[in-house]
Amino acid sequence: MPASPRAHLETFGFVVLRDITDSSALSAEFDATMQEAFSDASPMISGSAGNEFHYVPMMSDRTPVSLGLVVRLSVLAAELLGGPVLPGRAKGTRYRGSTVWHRDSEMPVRSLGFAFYFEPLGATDGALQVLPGSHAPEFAAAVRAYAAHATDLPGVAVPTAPGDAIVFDERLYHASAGGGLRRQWRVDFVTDMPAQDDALREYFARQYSPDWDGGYDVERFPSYGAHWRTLNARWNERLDELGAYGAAAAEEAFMRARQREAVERPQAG
Ligand SMILES: O=C(O)CCC(=O)C(=O)O
Ligand SMILES: [Fe+2]
Repeated sequence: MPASPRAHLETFGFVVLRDITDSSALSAEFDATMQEAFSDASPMISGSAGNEFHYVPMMSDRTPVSLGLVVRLSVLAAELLGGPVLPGRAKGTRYRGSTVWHRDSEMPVRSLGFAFYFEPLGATDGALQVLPGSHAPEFAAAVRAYAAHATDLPGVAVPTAPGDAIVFDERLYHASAGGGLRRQWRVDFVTDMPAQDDALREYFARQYSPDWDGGYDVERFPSYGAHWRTLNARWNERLDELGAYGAAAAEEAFMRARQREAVERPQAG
């Protein structure tokens, strides 16, 4: 019998919540989003973790199911983290290929990823693998030293069915192996502690790159558009003062400029 989800999360760095949403509406919204955000010719992007992906924020009035889940999960995140939280990006990602061991954050602030996969995934066909306990700083340092010379980390696969959520501390080592094309919806939450404003500013700054083009349609799928800003007054104020809005705007401005250039560039020939 498992203890509380919170105890499992704190001890092992992850917890699986089975069947917490009806994934059919969300997966339909995901498919429509991908269709509208990318042209058929958009190449997948090679990620630093060895996989390829297509990624789109699902944070606008075009994605009400996604936003409804963000609001619902924020309550759960606050319970799991034991205090107020702020959301990171909510996004749909199409992954292809295996993912090498990595952590999503190396920062001291506590943050959680909530990941849902729309395909049933097993140990040999792309289920997320985790290294339990590796979110703890001392163990993480030992793993980092080990992983500098080896790739055989003793991971535990976390098979999931559609509707299940894998909730993990973003400092947890994770990977996947053997997967084909698979679809993931995800949102992150970080503990909001005013005493940690500098760390939170850095956390949000690291979510965005002022020189990265995700290749998706930013006009249709903004991160913090007008609709997002009506969701929650506290989030709005804090995300703005912590620089999240500015960092997302800089990334989107770069994408817009790059995409305009590509349209205007005369075809070579
Ligand atoms: O599903 C995968 O292969 C990778 C997922 C991952 O690294 C993530 O969600 O941060
Ligand atoms: Fe990751």
